[in-house]
Amino acid sequence: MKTYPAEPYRIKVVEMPNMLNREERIEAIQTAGYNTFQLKSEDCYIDLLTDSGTNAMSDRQWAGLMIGDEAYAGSRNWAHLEATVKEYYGFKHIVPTHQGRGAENILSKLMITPGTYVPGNMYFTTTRFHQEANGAQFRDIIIDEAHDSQIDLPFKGNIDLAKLQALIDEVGPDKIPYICLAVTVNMAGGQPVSMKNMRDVRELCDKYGLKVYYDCTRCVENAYFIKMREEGYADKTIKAIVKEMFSYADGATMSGKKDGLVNIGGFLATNDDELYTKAREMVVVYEGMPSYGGMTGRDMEAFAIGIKESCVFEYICHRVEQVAYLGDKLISAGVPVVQPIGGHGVFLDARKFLPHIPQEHLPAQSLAAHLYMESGVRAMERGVVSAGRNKDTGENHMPKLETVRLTIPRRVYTYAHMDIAADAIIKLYENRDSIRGLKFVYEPPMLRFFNARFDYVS
Ligand code: PM9
Repeated sequence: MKTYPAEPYRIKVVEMPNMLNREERIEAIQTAGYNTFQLKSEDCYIDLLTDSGTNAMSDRQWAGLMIGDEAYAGSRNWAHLEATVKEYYGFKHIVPTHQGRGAENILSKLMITPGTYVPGNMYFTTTRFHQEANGAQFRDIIIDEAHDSQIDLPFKGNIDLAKLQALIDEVGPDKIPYICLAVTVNMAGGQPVSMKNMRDVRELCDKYGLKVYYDCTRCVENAYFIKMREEGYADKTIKAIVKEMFSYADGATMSGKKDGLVNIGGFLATNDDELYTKAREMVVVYEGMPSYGGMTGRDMEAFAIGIKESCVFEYICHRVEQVAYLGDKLISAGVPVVQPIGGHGVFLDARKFLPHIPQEHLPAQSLAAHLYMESGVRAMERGVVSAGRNKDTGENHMPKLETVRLTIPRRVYTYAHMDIAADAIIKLYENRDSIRGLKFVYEPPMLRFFNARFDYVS
C-alpha cells in the first residue's frame, strides 16, 4: 500500500475557521451569485479555492518581515531577493513585480506586436489575457493527451514539437515573439514538463532564433516530478533540477504566491540585456521602482527565504504527496478526476461527474457551488467560465477539460482535512443527479470568472 509522508513542520500559530450549517451555506452561495470567488473567506471551512497567496509562512519568513527595509529605493531586501533568484533560478536580470500578472503585463507589452502568435502549453487566464490585449493570438501546442482527463502520462504538460514546428511553418518565425512554456501546467491539472522536452524545445527554437519564456510559477513542483519520474534525475537535488530547467529558458515570469511560499510577490527574469533595460523603464510606470516593483521590503525578504525553503526535498515531497493523497482517495471511490494527479490540486472532471448537464449550462461552476453548499469546502471552476470568449468571434471557448479544481494551499491543511474534503465529494458524487446547471446573470467583459454572477437554468 502506498504511504504518504507526515507533515515536515510543527504548527505554531493556528487560525480558527467558521463552520456554517447547511442553511447558512446555501444563503451564502446565493448571495455570492453561485460564484465561489464571491464568497467571504470566513464562510469557508476548508478553502481550496486556490494555492495562490494562501501559503503558510515559516517562522524564519515571519522573522524576515521584521528586517524589512522599507526605503523607497535600494532596499537591502531587494538585494537579497535578487541574489536568491539568481542563485536558485540562474537568470541574469530580475525585475520585481507585485505578482505574476504584473510580470506578464511587462513581458507582453515589450515582446508582442499586433498580428503575432504566442504558442504555449495550454492557456492560462491572466497570461493569455495579456498576450491578447497586446495583439497576439494564443496557440495551444501542448500534447493532445493533456486535454483528456483519463490518460495517465508522467509528463502530460509537454509541448508537442510537431505542433510548434507546424506553427513556425505556417506563420514564420518572425511572427512568433516568444514561446510561453509553463512549468507545471495549471489548467491541465498541474501536469509537469519533462527535462527532455524543455531541452528539445530549446533546440528547435535555437534553429529559428526563437525566444522561450517560462511561466515558472510552479517550477519546484515540476522539479519534484522530474526527480521522481525522469531517468537520470533521482539523485539530483531539487535546486539543481530547477536550475537546469531554467538553463533552457531566455527568461521567465513568476508569481511568488505559489512556489515562492509567500502571500504576495512576483518578478520578470531575463538573460536579455536590452529587454532588461526596457523592463526597468516600464516597471516604474506599472509597478514601482526596480528595487521593489510593488512589494514591500518585508515581502521581498519573506520571498527570498521562501524560495530557499521551497527547494528543500522534505517540503516539496510532502506538498505534492498530500495533493496525491486527496486524489488517490477520490480515484479509489470512483470519482472522475484528471489523471495523473498534478502538483497543486485535484481536478474533478465535471463532464463525467455531471453527464446530464451540457457544457453550455456550466457544469463545473454548478459543481463547485454545490460542493460548497454541501460541505463548506470552497473550490474553483476551471472550465468554460474560466476559458472566456474568443476575442475575435465573441463565441465561448469550449475547453475539453471542464473541471473543478481543489487546490491545496502549501503547509496549511493536514491529511484529516483532505479526508473531510474527499468524503464530501464522494457523498456529492452519490447524489449527483440532483445537481442542475447554471447560466450567467452578470458576465464581466474581462477575466469573467472572478466577478461573474449566476443563477439556475429554468
Ligand atoms: N494563478 C490560480 O489560482 C491565481 C489567479 S487565477 C484564479 O491558479 C500561472 C500558471 C498561474 C497564475 C495565477 C498566474 C498569475 C500566472 N501563471 O495571480 O498574478 O497559476 O500572481 O499570477 C492563480 P498572479
